[in-house]
Amino acid sequence: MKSIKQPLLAALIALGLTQPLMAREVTVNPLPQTVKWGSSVVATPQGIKLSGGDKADPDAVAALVKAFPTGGKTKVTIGSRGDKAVKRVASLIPDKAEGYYLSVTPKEIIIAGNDAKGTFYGVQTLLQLMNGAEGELTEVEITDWPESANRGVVEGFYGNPWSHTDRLRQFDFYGANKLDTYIYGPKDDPYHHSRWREPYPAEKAAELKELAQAAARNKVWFVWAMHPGNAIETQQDRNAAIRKLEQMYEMGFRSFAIFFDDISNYDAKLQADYLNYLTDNFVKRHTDVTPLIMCPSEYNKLWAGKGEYLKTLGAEAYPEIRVMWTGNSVVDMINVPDIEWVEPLIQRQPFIWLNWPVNDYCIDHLLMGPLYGNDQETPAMTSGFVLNPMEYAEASTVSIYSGADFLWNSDAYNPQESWERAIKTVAPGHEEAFRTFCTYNVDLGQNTHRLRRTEESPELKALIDKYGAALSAGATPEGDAAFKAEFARVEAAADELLATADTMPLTSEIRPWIEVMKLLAQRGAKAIDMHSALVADDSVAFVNAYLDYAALTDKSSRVESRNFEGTIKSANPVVGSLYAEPFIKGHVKEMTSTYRQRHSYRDDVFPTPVIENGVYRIVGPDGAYLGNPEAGGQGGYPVWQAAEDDVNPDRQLWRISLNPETDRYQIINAKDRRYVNELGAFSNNETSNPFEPAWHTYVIERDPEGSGNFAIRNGGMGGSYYWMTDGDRIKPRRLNKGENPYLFRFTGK
Ligand code: 14T
Repeated sequence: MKSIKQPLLAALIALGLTQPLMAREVTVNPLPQTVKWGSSVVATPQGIKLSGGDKADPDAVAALVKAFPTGGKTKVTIGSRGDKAVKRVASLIPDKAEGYYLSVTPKEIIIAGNDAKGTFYGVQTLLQLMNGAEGELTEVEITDWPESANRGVVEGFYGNPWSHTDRLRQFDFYGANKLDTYIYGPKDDPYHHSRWREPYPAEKAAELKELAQAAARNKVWFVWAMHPGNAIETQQDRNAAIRKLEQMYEMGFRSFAIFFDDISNYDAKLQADYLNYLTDNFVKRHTDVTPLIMCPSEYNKLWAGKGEYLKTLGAEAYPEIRVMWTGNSVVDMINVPDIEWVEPLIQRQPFIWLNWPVNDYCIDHLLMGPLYGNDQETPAMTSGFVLNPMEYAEASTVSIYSGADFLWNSDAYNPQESWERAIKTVAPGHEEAFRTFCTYNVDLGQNTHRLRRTEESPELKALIDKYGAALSAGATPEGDAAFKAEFARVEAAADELLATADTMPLTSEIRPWIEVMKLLAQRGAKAIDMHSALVADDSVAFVNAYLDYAALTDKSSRVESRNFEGTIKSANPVVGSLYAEPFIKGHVKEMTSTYRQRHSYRDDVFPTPVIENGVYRIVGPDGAYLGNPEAGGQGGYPVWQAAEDDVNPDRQLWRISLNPETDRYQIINAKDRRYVNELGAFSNNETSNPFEPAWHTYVIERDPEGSGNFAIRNGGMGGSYYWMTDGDRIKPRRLNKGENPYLFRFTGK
C-alpha cells in the first residue's frame, strides 16, 4: 500500500470512500530524546527487504527479522556508524554511546546506531512503534540516546528467588525497554550466599548458561554476584573464591560483583584487600572480565556514621572497582545531596542500588504505585543505577518499566504518566482492571523502613472524604450508593483479572492479591449494607450483613501466597491498607458498637471488645487517677494524682478507642488530645504525632483471674512491654518473673 497524502485522505473520508487512516503518535518507552512526527501514514511491513543486515549487529538483526521476516517489500536499512549501508545518514546519528537514528518514511525505514547497542535499541523503538500503530504507522524521525550508562535491576532481595522462566521473561522485557544491566544476587540462592564456595549443581548451571545467552541476546550485561560474608581473610577462603569465580567464568559469565551487605564485624581495609586480590588474581588474569562491582557493608548514609569505613574502602580499593549505595537509608529514593555526600568518601561515583519496588520487608503488600522521588540529575551522577525488585517478577515490571524510562531520559520523566503507560504495556487488554488493582496496592503498611506511599485508591479516598464522616452520623443514601458502586467496580476488576490467571503470567503470579481485593470489595459492600440496615433500624438485615462480612473477612485472612513446600517466605496478602481497610474495619466496629447499645437481638454474634470505645478515667494501683497536669504543653508526662480534678475534669479523662490501622487501643487525653506514647510520655502535638501508630497504641487485657482490672501492653517494643507505675509516672517495661500487670481500672465519667 502506498501512503495517502493527508488532503487526499480527508477528501476520500469525506466522500465515505475509505476508513479514516489517522496519523497515530505512538508513545515509545523509554521516552526518546527527540521525536519528529511527519504527516504521512506508512504501510506497516508484512515482510521486509533488508539492506545492511550482513554487517549490522546480529542481535539487532535477529530481533528485527523475528518480527518482520525478510522477503517482503518494505525497504529497511540497518547498520551502525561506519557501515556502508548507513553512510548517507552518518551525520544524523547522535554521537552518544548507545544512541541511534531511526527514520520511518513511506519510502523506507532506516535504523542507524552509533554503536551495536544503539542499533539494537533502534530496532526496539521500531518494534514499539509497530506494535502501537495498529496498522497505521506514521512517518517519524527519532534521534535518541540514554542519559546514563548501566541501567537495570539487581535481583538482591531476601525470599524466593525468581524462577528461570521469570528471568527469561525479564531479559526480553529489559531488551525491549532498553535496560542493559542485571545483577544476579538473590539472597536465598545458597550458591550465591550461604554456600558460595560450592559449585552450582548441573541442572542449575545449565539454566544459568541459558540465562547468560538470553541476557546477551537482549544486550543485557549479566553480573553474577557472590556474598562471601566475612570469610575473606585466609588464603583458603581466597582460593575458594577464585575457584568459584573461575567456574562461573567457564559457564559464560564475564562480570562479577562481591556483596558485603547485612553482615557485622566487617573491616573496610580487609574487604578492599580481598577485592584487590580478586582483581589481581582473577579479573586481570582474563582479558575479557570487567572490573568488579562491590556492595559495601555500610551501604547507606544512616549506617555510615562519619564515613570512616567508606573512606578507607574508597582509599584502598582499586579505583576501577565500583561501589554500590542505597542512598540516605536502606530504603530511600536517591537525591543529589546523597550522592554528593558519598562520592568524595569512596572517591568514585556510586553505583546506585535502589531498594524499590522490593517488598521483602513488607511481604504482605505489593508495591504497584508509581516510581517517584529520585532527583532527575542523579542518573548522570552515578556509575550505574539498578532497582531491587519484588520476588514477584511480573508485578515488578510496572516499576521496572518506569525505571527504564527514568534512567534513559530523566528530564522527560513523568512518574504518573510513565506509570499509566506501564500498566497498559504490562497488562494489555486488561488495562482498566489492572489499573484498579494497582491503585489498591500502593501502600506498604507499617514497616521498619518507614516508607509509606499515599496514592492509594483515589476514587475510594474521594468518597471517604466526601461521605465517610456523614456515614457515622446517620442516613446517607447517596453516599451508600456511591460506595456500593465503587466496590462493585473493584469486584468486577478482580473478576476480570481472575479469569486470566490460568493463562497470564502476571495475574497468575499475583492471584492471591486479586482474590483479597475481590474479598475487600465484597466486605466493603457488606459494610455498606450494614449501614443501610442500621439506619433503617432493621436488626435482622444488620446481623445478616455482619455475618456475611465476618465470613468474608475470615476467608480473606486465610489467603496465602507462596505457601508451597520449601518456600522461603509466604505472605498473607493485604490490599488497600491505607484507606480501604481502615475505612471498612473502622465503620464495622463503630456500627456494631452502636447496634449493641440499641438492641439486644443477637448481639452475641458481635465479638465483644475488651473495652468499648469511649471516654474513661484511668485508675491506678493506689486508686490514683491518671492526669495531664500540663495540658496543652509540649512533651511532659501523664502523672498519677490522688485527688479528682473538679476544676478541669478533662485532664483526667482519656479517650480510649480502637485504632483500625493497628487493631489496638489508642489512649488520648480528653483535654488536649495528646497521645500517650511508648515511653509513657506525651506526644508534643495533638494532631501530628511523629510516631507510627504502633508506638502509641496498646493491647488492653482483662485479668483472667477476674479481679476486674486490666493490663495495658505496649504495641511497640515487640509487644513485651507493660504499663507499670514508677513514682507518679507510667513506666512501660518487661515484667519480672511472676509480676502482676493487671493494675488498672477504667471508670466512666
Ligand atoms: F545490599 C544492600 F544494598 C541492600 O539493600 N541489602 C538488603 C537487600 O538485600 C534487601 O532486599 C533490602 C530491602 O529489605 O535491604 C537490605 O536488607 C536489609 C536491610 C535492613 F535494614 C536486611 C535487614 C535490615 F535490617
